[in-house]
Amino acid sequence: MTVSKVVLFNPRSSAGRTPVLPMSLLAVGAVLESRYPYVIVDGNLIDDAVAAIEDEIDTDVKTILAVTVMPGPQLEHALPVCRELKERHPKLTVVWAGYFPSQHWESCLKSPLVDLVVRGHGEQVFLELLDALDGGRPGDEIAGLAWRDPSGEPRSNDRGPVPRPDELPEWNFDRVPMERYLRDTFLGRRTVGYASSYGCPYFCNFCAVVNLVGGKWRAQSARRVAGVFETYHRRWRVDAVELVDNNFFVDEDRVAEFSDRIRSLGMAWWGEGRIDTLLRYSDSSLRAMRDAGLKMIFLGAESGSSETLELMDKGGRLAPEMTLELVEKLGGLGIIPELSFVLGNPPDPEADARNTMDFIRRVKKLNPVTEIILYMYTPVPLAGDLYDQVRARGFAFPETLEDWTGPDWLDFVQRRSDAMPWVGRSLRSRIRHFERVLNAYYPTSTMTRLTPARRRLLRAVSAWRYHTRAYAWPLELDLLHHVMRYQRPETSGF
Ligand code: B12
Repeated sequence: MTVSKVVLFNPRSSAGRTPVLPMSLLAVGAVLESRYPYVIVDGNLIDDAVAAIEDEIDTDVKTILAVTVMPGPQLEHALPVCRELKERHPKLTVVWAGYFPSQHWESCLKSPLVDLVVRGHGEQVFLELLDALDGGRPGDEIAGLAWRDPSGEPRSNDRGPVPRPDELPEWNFDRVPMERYLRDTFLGRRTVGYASSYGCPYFCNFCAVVNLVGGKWRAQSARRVAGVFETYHRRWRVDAVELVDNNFFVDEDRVAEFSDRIRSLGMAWWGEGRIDTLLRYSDSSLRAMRDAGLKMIFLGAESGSSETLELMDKGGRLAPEMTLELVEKLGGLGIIPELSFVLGNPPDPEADARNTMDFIRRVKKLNPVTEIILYMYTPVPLAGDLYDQVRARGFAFPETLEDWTGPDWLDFVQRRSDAMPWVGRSLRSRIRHFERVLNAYYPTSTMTRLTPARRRLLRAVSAWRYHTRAYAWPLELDLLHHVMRYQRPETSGF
């Protein structure tokens, strides 16, 4: 078989909102340039994905449909699209890749809709696979690939190489309609994303990234990243960039040099980092970042309890006091800390949640503009105490793709589930009530349409609850939320 065309498909993920640039497909597409003809089809931009993909199919046997899949809505869209296409074109080769298939490759390959799975960062693995298919070989020996053996059993090879993004070709932005991806956010009117590094050097055992890269971190040079900012600015008048790197701030020298290089562009930016790393940064690096437009840093504070941090493998490197120290420091510099917490951790979800809620009050006292993102603990299939403990309490991942797209599991992956065996419904609602009160008393700065008058109103109405810790059933705040939507959408922090 010679591969005549590759269709890279991004299932719908942003219903009703300006979509996020399909970065995974731009990254994969970049290595296909001048090697294989390809197109990017974004389900966020069209109504009928099946028709759009069919338009691109040359012949059933020679076209490869490669789909990026995140858990949740993307999976929900990928499934019917692939089903319909497989029915009409039974010989079409369908490859799935991205966070969901990388972790749950067995469920994917149990379905006849998926022929092959690329696990982890896919540039090299996918290119090797295409070369194999193009040469008439099955490719089943390629590291990073999962496949079905002749008896129909799913098999996976070892993890593939984590590419060095500095050696990879630049993304070809002309492959997508960039104007349609410029979002109006609290950072800027024309915000877009970029990924300047792959992986993360840490092994926190609740994080999906560990499965993808096994502790590797590889980055582009400061010069290259600054070059992309310049291109964004010059070609599309981009004024803000979300750096979606799992851990942008690993290398202080790189960040400081990057900051110096982009300062004159006057762009705003946002990135994710670790508390321990940033505490080690010098004051001059922190100031350089701020002066270069860094508005907010997303930080995994995870918990207010040292024991829980220990269980998450964050212990030793992170203690609640360190979170407080950094929150105060960033406050002095005018960079907003955005802290994410994972509540309801085993073995004692009640005590864990109580501890963290109290801790959040301390954080807010020190630096009231700190953004707080609350997640419920959601297991990932990784060896470790946390996953073992939830399995002991009856937790098991679904086995088929159809089960994964049932309403309970869709809620689960979006961290909204009420049905986790180790967290009772009453705890879940207590956390929701706390969140409602907290967000009213400290309205988020990320919602530009919350006027000062509305902020004052929210604060006035919620003050007694916050001060007396009377969080339960805040019906008046539910009503205000209904009118003003004062809680930031969970996805804005990804
Ligand atoms: C951008 C993003 C989004 C965007 C979607 C972008 C899109 N595709 O349309 C939005 C904001 C919509 C989003 C939503 C959600 N997201 Co999201 N998102 C991210 C984020 C921040 C960056 C992903 C990215 O673009 N990276 C840059 C590219 C270059 O890398 P990549 O995506 O990893 O792609 C590489 C490989 O995965 C692989 N690959 C991926 N696709 C393909 C396809 C092919 C054909 C091949 C060969 C290879 C390949 O190769 C690529 C190049 O190396 C990641 C966290 C992160 N830092 O990675 C979370 C992340 C993927 N999201 C996550 C989650 C849970 C969600 C949500 C389900 C939940 C939530 N709380 O909002 C929602 C809902 C999803 C939906 N609506 O469908 C989790 C997944 C966790 C897990 N257990 O799997 C992550 C890891 C965040 C986290 N740490 O929890 N998300």
